[in-house]
Amino acid sequence: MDFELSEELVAVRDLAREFAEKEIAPTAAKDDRERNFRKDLLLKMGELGFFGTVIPEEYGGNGLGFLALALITEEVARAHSALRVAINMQIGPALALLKFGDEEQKKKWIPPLVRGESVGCFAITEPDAGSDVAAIRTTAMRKGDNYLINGTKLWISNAPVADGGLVYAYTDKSQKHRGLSAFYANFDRLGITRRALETLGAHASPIGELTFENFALSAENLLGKEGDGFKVCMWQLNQTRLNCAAGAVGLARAAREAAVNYCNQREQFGQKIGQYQMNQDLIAQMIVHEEAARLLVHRAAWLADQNRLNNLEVSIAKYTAAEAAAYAADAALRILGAYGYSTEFPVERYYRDAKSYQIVEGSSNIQKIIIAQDALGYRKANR
Ligand code: GRA
Repeated sequence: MDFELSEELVAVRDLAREFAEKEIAPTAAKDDRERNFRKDLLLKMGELGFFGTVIPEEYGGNGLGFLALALITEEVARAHSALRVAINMQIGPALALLKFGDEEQKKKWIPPLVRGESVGCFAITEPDAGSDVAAIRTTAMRKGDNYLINGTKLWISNAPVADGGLVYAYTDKSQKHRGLSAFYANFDRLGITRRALETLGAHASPIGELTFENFALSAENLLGKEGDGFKVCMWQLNQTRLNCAAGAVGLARAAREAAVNYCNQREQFGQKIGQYQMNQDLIAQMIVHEEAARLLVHRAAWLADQNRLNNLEVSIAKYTAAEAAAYAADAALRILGAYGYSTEFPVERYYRDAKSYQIVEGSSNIQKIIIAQDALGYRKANR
């Protein structure tokens, strides 16, 4: 067993850290406040190869792997958590296309996603289908050579700005989850309306509703076969879930760093507040949760790089990392007191952004269900 990162991975991490500190962090507060979607940063990240680590060279990637992606995402999220969402919106569709698409689909749609030119998204969730993916109501009705998509997707990251993305819809509702199909489509055609929505955090990551009314797609938009949608969705979620966990580690780290700095500066009752054991308790717990989460993320990413199943390990990592981020943001706020509560300092942003990790990409409760049911022998996680 070797816990040392290779020279190549250290270089990738350092490049991402430098980029995040120079290009993302300085405007993070402003981008959050003004709800700026930074297409310019997306393009720069694309140019640096951030979205291409899990994509082979023939489709515009660099093949550096999942661990490289996790390292990059941690650095990006440390600077601004909302921007790590943008990474998932590019790699989610690109990976699903890579795994389930035919040659033509891969050649056509993966490279623009990897370059950050085509803004991606994945449209799974609906008003009545969040954790329960099979409860989706959107349909894809066959009409001649076409599919007509009808339905509403809710809480879709990038909905207001996406150029295209994955759309999950039922081609045969009577087959239950086996009747779900996955499509990739550009949104530059009639039949789609968008509505932006407001959320507690991640303000620089636009989110909203997508309504499809007779949105016409053809067989060239179908990923795999009709009925493969649930499988595509679960597979895709396993990849983006892992990277979401990497982002949570970055946010936990940002909150911990802010808390440690403050403890070493602030004096009350004649000494630095780091001298107080109640603050030391918070710092120690932040470190323990963050380090555990990082190691679990790296293990799950390493498994992916070995082409091994890792759904269970991803769920363990995602749960631990989401809770670590929420813990760290809460602890940092307690330590910084009024400065933490103030919108003039970043900790309140960490606090708002941290909550998202317990909800998105499979809530903390869903991860616990996957982990416990695997242990109890009810449902194998790695399949
Ligand atoms: O035997 P079968 O042919 O019927 O297949 C079953 C099973 O083998 C079928 O699906 C298959 N399957 C899988 N196949 C491959 C299930 N899981 C997998 C897998 N991982 N890989 C049905 O299986 P089931 O166990 O009966 O399914 P279920 O009970 O309906 O669902 C399971 C579960 C709860 C885990 C699933 O629905 C789930 O993961 N729900 C959470 C949904 C979720 O994560 N949503 C995220 C929305 S997108 C988002 O949050 C964007 C945020 C962006 C960002 O910030 O990054």
